[in-house]
Amino acid sequence: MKITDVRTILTCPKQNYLFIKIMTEDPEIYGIGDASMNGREKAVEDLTLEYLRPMLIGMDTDRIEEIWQLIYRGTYWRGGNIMMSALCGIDMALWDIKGKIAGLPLYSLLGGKVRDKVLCYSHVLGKTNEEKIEKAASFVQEKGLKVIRLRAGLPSANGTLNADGIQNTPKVEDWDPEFWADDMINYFIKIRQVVGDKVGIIYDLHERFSPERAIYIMRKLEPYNPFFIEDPIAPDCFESLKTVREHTNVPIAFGELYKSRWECLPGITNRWLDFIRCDLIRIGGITEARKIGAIAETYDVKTAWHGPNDVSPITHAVNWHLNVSAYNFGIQEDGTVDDTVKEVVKGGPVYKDGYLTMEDKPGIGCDVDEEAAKKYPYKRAYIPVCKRPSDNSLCDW
Ligand code: CS2
Ligand code: MG
Repeated sequence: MKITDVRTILTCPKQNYLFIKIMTEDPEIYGIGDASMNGREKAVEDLTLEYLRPMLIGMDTDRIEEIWQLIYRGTYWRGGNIMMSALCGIDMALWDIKGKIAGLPLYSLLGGKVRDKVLCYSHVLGKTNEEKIEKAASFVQEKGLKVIRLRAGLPSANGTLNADGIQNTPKVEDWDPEFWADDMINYFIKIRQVVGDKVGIIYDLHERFSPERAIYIMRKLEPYNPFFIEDPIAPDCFESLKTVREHTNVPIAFGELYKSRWECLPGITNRWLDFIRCDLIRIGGITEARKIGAIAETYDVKTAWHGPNDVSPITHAVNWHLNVSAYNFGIQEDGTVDDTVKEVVKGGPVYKDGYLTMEDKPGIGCDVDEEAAKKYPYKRAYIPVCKRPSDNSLCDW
């Protein structure tokens, strides 16, 4: 089947999302992928329409690997967040088309199910620590979550990550990695006391600490059995990850900022991490996730694909298909999907008692209501930045 058009849908139902829609010779068969990149959506859209669309029209939708390589290698410059996001939107849309033509759900194209449902975790959010402690207890007792996720940061910072108006500059959060490390430890211990020993607690340190501070925190948390510590340090220096690994035995999850298989390699092949948690949109989609997942399986590393609110239900659905069909699945982050988002994007995983399930449909199993999308126009928004209140210096958010 030939590609007849490549279109974009940029919309902001609560968060900005960029979707890529690939049309074929058969008006009934099209594919939709997620190319959302928080804070840079327009750049991805421009690359897609100006450079990728003209070269894709007329190509065969079946040749996903060839198209992936053409965009990745054929660009010559390689990778980068903007290009990999556009590549992901196209890659997902092509897998969606392949599934629709075959009449099979994506997981079936990936080899079929090895499990029936997907263990997941949700974010404990709140404006005060008391509110978060209450939320954690209700997640476990009322929602039935088996694993919950905390994040390092001041409670007052919750809510800075919203596209709640057109922004001209990033919002600023107070943060001081040297000063607040002990508060972060105490918060985790409090939550452990409230939820008991059987509940898994994930702690997202969100690249906020130096290796030395990360080791300090992780060693203090060892007796409290974290499910894993996520992104304790910035991803830029591989030796830092090695140092952290050598000084603590807490399970480590890493990689939501990685942009390629090659960035994942040192952490996986040296076993400096236990869970690889790339964002599918940052790494170029399903085609690359399969390869990273297979390398991880080879080295006894599990997957925990990134799944916050700022990736759309389409990516949540793709994560689900990968998770049910991969032996080395670890756990899935379940971003709460707002009702306004559900009005625009139809389909996606459904939560019940700590697990995610999905109805069988050909392809990825999601669609975008374009009329609804038009009701929520794009709003420029930035990822916030962190500054130390003591001297106004920037640190990792
Ligand atoms: C976070 C993300 O879900 C996570 O693990 O690290 O919420 C991250 O902050 C956002 O994706 C940034 O846009
Ligand atoms: Mg994270």
